[in-house]
Amino acid sequence: MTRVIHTADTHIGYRQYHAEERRLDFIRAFERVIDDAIDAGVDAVVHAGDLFHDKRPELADLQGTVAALARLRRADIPFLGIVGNHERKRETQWLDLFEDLGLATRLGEQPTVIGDFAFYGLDYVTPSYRDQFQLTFTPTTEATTAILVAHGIIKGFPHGDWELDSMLEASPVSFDAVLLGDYHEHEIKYIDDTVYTYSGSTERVSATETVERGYNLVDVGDTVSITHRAVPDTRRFVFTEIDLVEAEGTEHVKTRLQEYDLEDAVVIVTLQGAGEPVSPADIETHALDRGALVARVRDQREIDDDDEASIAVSFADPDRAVRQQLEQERLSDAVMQIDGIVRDMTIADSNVRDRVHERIKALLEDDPTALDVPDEPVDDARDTEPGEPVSVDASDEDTQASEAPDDQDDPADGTTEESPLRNVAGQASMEDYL
Ligand SMILES: [Mn+2]
Repeated sequence: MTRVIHTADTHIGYRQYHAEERRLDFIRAFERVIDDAIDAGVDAVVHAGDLFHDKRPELADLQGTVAALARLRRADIPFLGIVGNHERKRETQWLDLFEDLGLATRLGEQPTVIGDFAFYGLDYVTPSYRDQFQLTFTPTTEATTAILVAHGIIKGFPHGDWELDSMLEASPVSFDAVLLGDYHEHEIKYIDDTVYTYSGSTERVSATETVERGYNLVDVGDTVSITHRAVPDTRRFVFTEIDLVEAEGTEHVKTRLQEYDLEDAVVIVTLQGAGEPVSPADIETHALDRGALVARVRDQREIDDDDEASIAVSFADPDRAVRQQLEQERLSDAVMQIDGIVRDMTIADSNVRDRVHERIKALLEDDPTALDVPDEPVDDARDTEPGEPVSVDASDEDTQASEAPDDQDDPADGTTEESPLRNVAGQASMEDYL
């Protein structure tokens, strides 16, 4: 029996919340997967992309990665990988360096046979490129089970738009399983006779990743079987949802937080209901005093604000401010759709540009005037001046300026056309505020 670990989206090097401890958490999670691989004596570790959070990992993270891969090599366990969208460089990849060092195998169109499995790889493909390339995998008779390792979200999974399954119909190799990265939650789906699975991320890359992090154990008897295992000892996140009623405010939130052990945790406080305005800074300081590593307040209450002279933007709730402002703008449906993509917390920053591009293309195909400015007169009832910026401080420490370069070029197609939407698409998503 052949048994491998399938992992993906380790995002080593991500200094989440600008916290050094969080940067270390991502490499530690990778080390724990490697520990488990060695303890279990698996036949290989397969990585489906986004080993690194960006294409310029720090030296310390490269050292940590090389050390973990060297331990794996000493245990005689091969590391097989592909390149994800976050780490992708123009030509030579980090994975090529690891291959030169004898620490990894970069999967591709030729099979890499490990026991019963023949592995093939497909690096992340930019959406605009997806229908322009041919799949030219070389069949082999040396293994019973063909496995493709790929990065991207497939149609049928949340936010999926990649029709990989139909593309594979033309492939000379018929795959029994497709091991995927890019979607950060664990999922398994059968499409025809092929099992498609995401292992999920190994640390929480976003506060929307609430469930336990893990990896897949893949083995084959008569059929391919997938078992999900938790990554041990990932950073504890405390998600608290506090419903406020009239007259309740900051003090009530602090009292409610007494119910939780905040020690060394990332604390995400979500406020619902009504009540008084609260001071996110006070609550965050309170949580830090109680030992939290990081604390963030998300105020999701719809509190009536009659003070029209100013737009009250609490730092903790930029979403509400943006929503209020958008309601007052006269925007076309097309623009609202694009705005929806830009601020969708479940779409990785590095994918936003591609998604916007695809959507605009589709809109224009349907209606060439879809992006025209509606010609009705501007509503005078609006309570802010046109163009007045909403006072969300984009330079705040939590805005991941380091992520912007991810969105600014597409190494796969080599073009970096200046789009008027580039700045929009390059903005940090709201999840960076959390
Ligand atoms: Mn990822």
